[in-house]
Amino acid sequence: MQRIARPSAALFASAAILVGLFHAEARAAINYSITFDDPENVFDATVRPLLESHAVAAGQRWAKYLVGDANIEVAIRPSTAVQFAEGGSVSSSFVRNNGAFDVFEQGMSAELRTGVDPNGADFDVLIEMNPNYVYDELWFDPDPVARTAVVDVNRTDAMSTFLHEFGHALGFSGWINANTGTFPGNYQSTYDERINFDGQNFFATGPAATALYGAPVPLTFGNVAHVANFSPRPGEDLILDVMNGLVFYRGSRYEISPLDLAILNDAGVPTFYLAGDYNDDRSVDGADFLIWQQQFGTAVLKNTAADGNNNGFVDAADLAVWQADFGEHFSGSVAATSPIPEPTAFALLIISAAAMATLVRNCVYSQRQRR
Ligand SMILES: [Ca+2]
Ligand SMILES: [Ca+2]
Ligand SMILES: [Ca+2]
Ligand SMILES: [Ca+2]
Ligand SMILES: [Zn+2]
Repeated sequence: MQRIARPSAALFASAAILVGLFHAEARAAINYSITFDDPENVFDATVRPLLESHAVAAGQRWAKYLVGDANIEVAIRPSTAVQFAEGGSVSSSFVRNNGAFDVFEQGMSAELRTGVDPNGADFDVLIEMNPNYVYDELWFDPDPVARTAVVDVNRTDAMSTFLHEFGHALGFSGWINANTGTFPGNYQSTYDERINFDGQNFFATGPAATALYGAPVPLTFGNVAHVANFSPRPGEDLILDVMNGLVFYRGSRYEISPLDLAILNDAGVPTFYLAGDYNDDRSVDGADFLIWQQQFGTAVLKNTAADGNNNGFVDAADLAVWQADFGEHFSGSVAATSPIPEPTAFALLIISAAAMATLVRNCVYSQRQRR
């Protein structure tokens, strides 16, 4: 299909970032159902409700920024083959041929965008988790929706992990070789399509991400479905992004960032973001000002509450963001799209094999104490 209209430069020039208006539905109504692919009951009756509640809370946190409706079936599977946790959509859907490659989007986004489940009754998203990681490393939030309790300094925030894995399921995923920039065949993902490898480093080059970041966005060398690198490679400023491919610090919360949403939008995922909308009702008005006023001077989780400039603190800069966005609202207008060409059986066959092969992603984290 034709790629959906992208946000104009003018929109990014202001603090208002209306990232793609794709769908008649003004809000994503996403229902998540969680199943456990765990016949041995490795995940016991104590931990299963925690995994389920955190997976749903993370999925709904993404839904705040997504447009479209979907029923997303998520399978959680214990696996000692993964070091910590790995996740992604289990299917890919053909979008179009770009002249050199057949381009595929992630199954979760395909369902969100089209309303059609690309793999029918099979689960859409698989999250594999090492049992030791679940039992000995993750910290489960007493309220995974509110996310206000202090995170155990000796553990990794489970919500951050689930947010990260859903990022992969939505669009941070592909087939590009993370060291050489080559492709295994004549296919790539909508995420791959935006990557430039300059011979040394990888960058996301889509227009929304580039405009927001001010330059092509450094992706993790060797783990390229992520942002950030340690110096001397570029992107050390992105190490605290939830989609970073380097490290999750214990005792820290990670949140979906505007940059994550821009990268996904460039990958054709119907994301929506309005910086000055502090109460998440997709309209910037007096109610958001009141929230800013109440929270003025307080530290908050980045990009939540009245932190419009994403610095983790509610201050005068966030008032400026609100002012710049004042009167903006999500219109729910439909951008011009053309029908999705039916994928050929051949392409689907290839891609499903490739998708299975890459389900074990390079999603390796080393947990560290906060520095
Ligand atoms: Ca589904
Ligand atoms: Ca399905
Ligand atoms: Ca609002
Ligand atoms: Ca701020
Ligand atoms: Zn990852």
